[in-house]
Amino acid sequence: MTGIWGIVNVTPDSFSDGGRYLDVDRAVAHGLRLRADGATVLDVGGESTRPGAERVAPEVEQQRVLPVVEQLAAAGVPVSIDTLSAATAVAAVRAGARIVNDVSGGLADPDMRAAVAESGADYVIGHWRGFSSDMYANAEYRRIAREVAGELQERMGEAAASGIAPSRLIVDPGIGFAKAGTQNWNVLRGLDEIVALGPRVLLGTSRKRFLAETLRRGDGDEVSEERRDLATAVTSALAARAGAWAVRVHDVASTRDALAVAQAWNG
Ligand code: PMM
Repeated sequence: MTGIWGIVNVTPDSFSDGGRYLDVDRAVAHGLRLRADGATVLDVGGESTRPGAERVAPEVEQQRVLPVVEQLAAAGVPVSIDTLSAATAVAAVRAGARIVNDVSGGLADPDMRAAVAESGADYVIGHWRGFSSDMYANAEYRRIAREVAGELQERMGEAAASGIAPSRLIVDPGIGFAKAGTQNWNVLRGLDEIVALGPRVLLGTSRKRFLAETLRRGDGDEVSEERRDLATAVTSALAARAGAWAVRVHDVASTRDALAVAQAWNG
């Protein structure tokens, strides 16, 4: 059964739920609700990676996420820390996180791989070509799914060389990261190339801009959160069919229902 990672963004500027969960108690309550809805992992993040977002100092990031990680882990929920910072990853694992989710795959912080190796945590390697401020400058591909798979394989090799056992790796094609519009659909269409790499595959399409672009009926049509969640549930079901090990979503309940339907279809 495909897992569901529930997103707990503890940031004032995340593109979809920004600002709502900055308060620790509310973030924890939100995480526990996602858990009750069926999340298998809660992914806690304190730095927005939305296009154009400003970087956040690791100290500020840790102030935001550590109390939330600690309380969710103490409640018995598997927690992942979504960070580009080795220092934050280490502190979060100490606070109870079991997985480090690094959308840069080790490229953003030169200390990340050694820190993860030492920590014993599982490690999500995302496909990435640069920081949010200028990531679309690097969005040029000839055969995108193959290139993404090739670059993930390089990151896997670097992780192994740093002492992270292959069994601890999870790969993610990084939907929306240095990929614009239809490039994301081309990655999804070629998801088998990512699955063929071997590690577990995590996929994050939730509420992303390429979904809104697909749903938009004309100029000025703002695509609501509800419509993006419905589109996300559909991509979750299709991702499960394409071999994804888990999907990372904001609205766990709709994706849980979509995955139940997909599983019934598969028998
Ligand atoms: N996307 C975002 C943040 N973290 N982590 C992984 N592994 N994969 C993703 O696609 C991903 C991520 C950006 O979305 P958000 O701001 O809604 O969390």
